[in-house]
Amino acid sequence: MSLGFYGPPNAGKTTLANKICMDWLGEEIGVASHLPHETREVQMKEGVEIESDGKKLNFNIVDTPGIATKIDYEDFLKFKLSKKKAKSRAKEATKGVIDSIKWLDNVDAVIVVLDSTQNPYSQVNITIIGNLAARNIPVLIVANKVDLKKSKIKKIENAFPQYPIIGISAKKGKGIDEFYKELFKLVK
Ligand SMILES: Nc1nc2c(ncn2[C@@H]2O[C@H](COP(=O)(O)OP(=O)(O)OP(=O)(O)O)[C@@H](O)[C@H]2O)c(=O)[nH]1
Ligand SMILES: [Mg+2]
Repeated sequence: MSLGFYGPPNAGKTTLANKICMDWLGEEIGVASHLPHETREVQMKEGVEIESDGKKLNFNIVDTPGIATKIDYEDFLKFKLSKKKAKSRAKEATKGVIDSIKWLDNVDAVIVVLDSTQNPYSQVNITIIGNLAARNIPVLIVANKVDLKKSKIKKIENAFPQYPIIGISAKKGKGIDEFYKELFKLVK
């Protein structure tokens, strides 16, 4: 069973995938960073055995590059990247988006990771979730970063009422047990 982590850049996909892989495998999957488009290639950890309520399931954890509708190298200059580095990051990030979408063919269920401090009604979120619905892929939405003051889970619930939504902090580990419970419900 392959479990994909999808969402816009910087939502916390890799942070959550790392938390899960550390919990059950003792290894991380990749690098998380405040710089958007840190993940620019699909990365996977196979054979991650997760236990919840006495039941066990084996997952391949698939962390994907953040999906964006616009990737402009100038946005990376703000993060003090050189022009050359910014341009190559933008190019790789664009490839990464395509890679993420291609990988939809290989995943059995998807965790959509959203930053709960951001407006959920974005073109990217609606496109990702619409694509998953069209493919009949089971979806669990994670409202991440609930440790931040500006976090608004309710707004995500209002935007996507037809999906299970769970508020967590991937960074602080808050809500992770409930997340595992929801994950088992999703794939049963
Ligand atoms: N406060 C807070 N910050 C978080 C949380 N989860 C992730 N972050 C931070 O958000 C930033 C982005 O995290 P990543 O895990 O790299 O995000 P991503 O979705 O993998 O991003 P891309 O690879 O760029 O698509 C990092 O600075 C993380 O430390 C959280 O629960 N709370
Ligand atoms: Mg990432």
